[in-house]
Amino acid sequence: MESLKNKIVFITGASSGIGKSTAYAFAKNGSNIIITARRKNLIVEIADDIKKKYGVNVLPIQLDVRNKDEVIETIKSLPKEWENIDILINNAGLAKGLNKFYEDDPNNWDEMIDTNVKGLLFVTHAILPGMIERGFGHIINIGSIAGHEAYPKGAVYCATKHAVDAITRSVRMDTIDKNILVSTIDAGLVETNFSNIRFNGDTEKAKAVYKGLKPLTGDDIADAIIFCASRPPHVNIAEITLLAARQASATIVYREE
Ligand code: 8X3
Repeated sequence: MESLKNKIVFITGASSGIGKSTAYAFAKNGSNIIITARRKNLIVEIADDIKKKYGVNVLPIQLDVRNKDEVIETIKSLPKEWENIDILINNAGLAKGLNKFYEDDPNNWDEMIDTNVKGLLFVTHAILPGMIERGFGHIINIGSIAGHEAYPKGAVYCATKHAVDAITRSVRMDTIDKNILVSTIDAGLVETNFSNIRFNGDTEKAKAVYKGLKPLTGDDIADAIIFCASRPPHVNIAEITLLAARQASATIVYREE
C-alpha cells in the first residue's frame, strides 16, 4: 500500500454522506484535506472534529461547484501550503426527483446537470493544470451504477452519471503522458442523504429505497476510494463498482419481507 501520509486531498460535497466519510478516511491515513461544500457550518464542524481526532491539517472552504467563477477563484486563492493538491475527489452530486421524463420538472435537470456534470468539470479543470505542472495527480470521480445502466424515471440522473463515466475515460486519455491517474468509483444503493434529497425531504419514500436489505454505507465507499488512492505508482484503478449484497443491478434488488 502506498502511503497517503501528508498528501493533500481536495474533496467536494464533504458535508455529509460519502464525501464526509471520505474526509475521515483520508485523515485516518495521515492526509491533509481540503473539504468543500455549500454548507459552511457543517464543514467547519467536521474540520474541527477531524483535526482533534487525527491531528492532520484540514481546510474547510465554502464552495458551490455549480458556480464556475467561484470554483476558479477558490483554487486560485488557496493558501500556499495547500496549493499542491495530490488527489481530487469529485464527490459533489445529487439526484432530484424520480419521475417519468414527460412528467418531470425541468428545474430538477438544471440542478443535476449543473452539479454532477458541470461542477465536476469546473473543479477538475481548475485543479488539473497544477497536477500536470507538478507531474503527479489522482482524480477520483464518484460515478454511479446509474452511469452503467439507465433505469425508468431516471433519464437525467442516469445521463449525468453516464457523463461522469465518459469524462473519466476521456480525461484519462488526455492525460496519459502526464502521470495523472483518473478513476471512477461507482456505487449502487448507499444509504446517505441521497434519497432524502432526491425525494425532497419525504423520509418515508427515502426509507423505502433501502427497505428489506442492508444498503452500502458512506464508509464502504470511502474504503474503496482509499484502496484506489493507495495503490503503488504503476497501478491505476480505472473503475470500482460496488453494489449492496442483495443488489444485482440498479433495479434488480432482492428484499426480505
Ligand atoms: C445512486 C444509485 O441506483 O439510486 O447513484 O441511481 S441509484
